[in-house]
Amino acid sequence: MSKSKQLFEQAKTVMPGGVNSPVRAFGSVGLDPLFIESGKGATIRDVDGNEYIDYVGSWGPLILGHAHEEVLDFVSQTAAKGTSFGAPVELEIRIAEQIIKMVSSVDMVRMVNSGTEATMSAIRVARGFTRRNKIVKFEGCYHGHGDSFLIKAGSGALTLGEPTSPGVPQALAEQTLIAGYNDLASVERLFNQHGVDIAAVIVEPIAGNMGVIPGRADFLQGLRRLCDEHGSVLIFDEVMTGFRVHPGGAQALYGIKPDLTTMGKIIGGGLPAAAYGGKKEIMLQVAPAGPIYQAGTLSGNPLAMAAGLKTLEIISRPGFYEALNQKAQHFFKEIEKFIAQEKLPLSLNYVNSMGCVFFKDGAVSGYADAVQSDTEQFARYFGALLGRGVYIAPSQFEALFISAAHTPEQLDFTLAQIQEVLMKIYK
Ligand code: HOZ
Repeated sequence: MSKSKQLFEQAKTVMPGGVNSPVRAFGSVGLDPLFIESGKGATIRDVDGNEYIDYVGSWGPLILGHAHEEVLDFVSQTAAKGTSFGAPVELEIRIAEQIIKMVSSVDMVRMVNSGTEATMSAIRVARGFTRRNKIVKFEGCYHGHGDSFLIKAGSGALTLGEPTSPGVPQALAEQTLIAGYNDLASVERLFNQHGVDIAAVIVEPIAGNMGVIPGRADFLQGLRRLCDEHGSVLIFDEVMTGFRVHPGGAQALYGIKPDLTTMGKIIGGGLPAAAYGGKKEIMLQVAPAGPIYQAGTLSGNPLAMAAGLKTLEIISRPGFYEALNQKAQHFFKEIEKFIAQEKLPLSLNYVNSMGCVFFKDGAVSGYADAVQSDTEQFARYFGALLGRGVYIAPSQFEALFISAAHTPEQLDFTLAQIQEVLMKIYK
């Protein structure tokens, strides 16, 4: 029995399902998870000594790859001075300044520990600011596991086939209105019916948790307009897209300014950090500047601030995104070409260094398309790639990430594996 398997058996006796986050359990691909021992650059090694080229990147944060020297150095120097104080440290100001510099809609920011915390806090702030209760979210979008969001959610919830979780009080679920992604008419209908009660619209500008589905520009512009007309807060959830698709987030790609933005993943450089931020008049409502309460012992933790700040500094260097995007575009275009050339019943969506191959013929532009994917074929594809040393997310409904650490050789090797695996499945 492999060491990963042994560890998984042990883990199941002490943790629900053997994991601390559901989709990692490999359940939907019918395999047992790998226990990872180490990572360097774009490579990870499991406890059995197998090496893989990693396209999960810790589900998005590792835009620089694993164990980046400069990040590690700065984290170690910071750790040597103490790991947590629960008191202000200067690094918090530096990272806030860096975020404000990079994300133009953000005037002020509050650091938290996870994307879930960022989105939960952002809707509380939107509700407190507008004195309204309802929020609009989109089918298949995922904003972490807060009660208000686990309704027709994507990511692990969709992967497990439980997009709406038991345990969410009915009274709260009623405050979440669901619209169709890329379907502005469905949002207009909700505003016509409930406009005066809608505190916020929360959206992933590029959905990354039902596979990758870019928001259409007119859809996102329409959300901006509707929120302006009805006095609602527009929240872009950029936990996945922030600092990934553009240094200024997806909002910079689309040229749309949300009122609030939630950020996570890359912002913590591989340590647990996330944030929400936006317009000054809204952020000044947050305690202790204002009455809306939100707090955290480890918020602004120096180690997480160090990893995040160093990562943001590195990705801000001239040429960083050009090099990353060029590499990623080549990779995705090759897959696209291959799908077309072999007339495979697949569809590929990508934006810069994030993408997803859907096991579905024809365009995927919303939840209804995404769920038509053949998840059994995906599971075969996943297992075959893993057997060839390529580690992608164990779910049809997650993104593939390319990092600055992936070498052209690793990408070419991966392309060859993808092509061979797809030929085996379909020809
Ligand atoms: N919900 C995360 C991906 N979108 C998964 C996090 C994890 O399992 O680590």
